[in-house]
Amino acid sequence: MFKSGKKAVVLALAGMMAQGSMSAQNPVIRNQFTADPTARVFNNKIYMYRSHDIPSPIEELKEWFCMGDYHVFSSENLTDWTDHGVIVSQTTVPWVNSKSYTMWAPDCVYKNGNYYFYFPAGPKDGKGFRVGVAIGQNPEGPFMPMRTPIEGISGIDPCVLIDDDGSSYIYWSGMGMKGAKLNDDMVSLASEPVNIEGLPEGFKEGPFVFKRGDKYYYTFPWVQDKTETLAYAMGDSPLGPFEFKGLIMEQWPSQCWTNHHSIVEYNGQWYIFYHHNDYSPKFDKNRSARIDSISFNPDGTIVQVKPTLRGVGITDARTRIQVDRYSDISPRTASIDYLNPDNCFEGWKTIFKKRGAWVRYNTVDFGDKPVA
Ligand code: FUB
Repeated sequence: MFKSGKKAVVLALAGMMAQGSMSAQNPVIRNQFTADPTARVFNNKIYMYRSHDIPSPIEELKEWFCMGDYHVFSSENLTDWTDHGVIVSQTTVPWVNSKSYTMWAPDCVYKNGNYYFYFPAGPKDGKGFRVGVAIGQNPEGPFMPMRTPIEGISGIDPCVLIDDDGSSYIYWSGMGMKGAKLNDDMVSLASEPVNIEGLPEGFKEGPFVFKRGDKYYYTFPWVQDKTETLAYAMGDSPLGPFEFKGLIMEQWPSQCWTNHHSIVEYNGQWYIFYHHNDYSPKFDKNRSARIDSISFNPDGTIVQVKPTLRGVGITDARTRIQVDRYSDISPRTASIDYLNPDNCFEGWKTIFKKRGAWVRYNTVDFGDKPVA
């Protein structure tokens, strides 16, 4: 039943119910909601900046997004994450409405000795969203928020690209998908915002732009049908034009209206960070970050990603394996369910309904010695 050799596959066959445990993998943070994950590599570690969904303490937002602060997380193996705590809060940014709970999708980049944390929020004066910056000397903070938002940007979901020549660009969504060059100070625009050309019709938000080789990838959540897919376009310069290339990830088969992602290379492998409402099946505004591997075709186009519960990372085959985070499952004869539907954070159980039902769990390390 078990194969030996490194990074192989475990196949669990059973006629019983297996208890879940609290270890790996998707979603990656298992004690709080973690939406809109932006992953960045700093000092050989991977950092995840994300927005912080909470069940709303105020009546107006009971059925909507509710986010009052940001935490940052770091990891060296994509499996074990350290929560560095709150880095920016709605109560400590001078221009933000401190009761609005509007701290939506953020980003963070490093330039000239500083870490620049970009975030959208509802301002004290005026409606809609503005984008602000908080500056720190370490990726985990502390970050000092600027007194005012960036002049010239109204909208959400900022993303910053630093090009190979050191020029920086900021992208956001607000009355269309926009982009502009940043000044060297990283907190003011060096050019008038432009509309990003070459994208398909339909609702779009959450731009994430990265460069691979000499190609610029403009990636974004896009409603092609009912809910958000993840899609992309490619181009030869940072502000376009871009050519639409298709989907990175399909819309969710189960109900979660949003998806929001980032794409990063770490130790020679590319990963996509995204989110799903794993711990909140009945309310899709409480989401959790996931990670899967992503790869490219020889012509630079992206191989579409099938989201998994298994996620990433190598599991030691001699430890307990959490098969409810499977790579594949026998259709109809096995399923997973919450251990406690009243508190989904307690985890999952695997239900094998018939003899011969199976769960496949990829990427395990059996070590160098033969195993039984
Ligand atoms: O998290 C709030 C909003 O939902 C984000 O800003 C959007 O991209 C969507 O994920």
